[in-house]
Amino acid sequence: MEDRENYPSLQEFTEDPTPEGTRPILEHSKGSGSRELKQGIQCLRNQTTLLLIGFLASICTNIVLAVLLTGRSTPGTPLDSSSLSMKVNSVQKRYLQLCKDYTTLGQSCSKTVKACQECPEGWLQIGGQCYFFSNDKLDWPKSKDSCVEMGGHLTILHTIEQHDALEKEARRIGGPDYHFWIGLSDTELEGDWRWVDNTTLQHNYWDQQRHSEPDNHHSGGEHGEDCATLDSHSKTWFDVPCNFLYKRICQMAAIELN
Ligand SMILES: [Ca+2]
Ligand SMILES: [Ca+2]
Repeated sequence: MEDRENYPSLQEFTEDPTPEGTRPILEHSKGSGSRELKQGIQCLRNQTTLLLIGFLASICTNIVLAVLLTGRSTPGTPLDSSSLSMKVNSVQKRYLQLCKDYTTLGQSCSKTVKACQECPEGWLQIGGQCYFFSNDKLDWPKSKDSCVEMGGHLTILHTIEQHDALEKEARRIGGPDYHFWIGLSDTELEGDWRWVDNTTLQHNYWDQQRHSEPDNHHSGGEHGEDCATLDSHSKTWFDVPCNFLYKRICQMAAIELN
């Protein structure tokens, strides 16, 4: 921000209005002071470009993730998998190029620049995936929508490594609210548990030692229990009514920078 404010004032200093137009004063100056000033101007221009590229890189990240995870170019227009793959590859390449340009420009100005990240700020990277642990609580449908709005989806846990890593992080965060929504429900057909990408369960971690989960208990209402939470204390899953309020874990694929 500071660079943008300084740049116009430096331009005013280096230009002299004449009847023929603006004439640079520095053309008539000689010596090392002039060269240093010109180098400074060039560097400031580079830094302005740097800020612009950083901004574009940020936008690009969101586009990549939105395209990758929502699977639609415009609302209501589904893409086939090959078109989607091409779009993702194209935007990822542009993102990587912007990251490279951003870093190079930063080095040319001896500026410390923020390194491009494979996950958005505030998301935890585990392997090739990024995870977001919310602080606020929503019901399951709103949690699902919230993750999509952030460019991700409610987390899908196909492996025990993912399950262990997430419950470990959930316990590290601590606090009295240790249940988190995950992207698992049987809302379509009772007992047919599906992840939000419609895949079926590969492994399950239902609490079956202390309880007989999933039990579709009707204490929460006539619809029973159709949505799943991760209980970070017992390291197991519970089915609970979908209108209960819990924190959530969102997930998105990391962007490989190498
Ligand atoms: Ca159920
Ligand atoms: Ca239950």
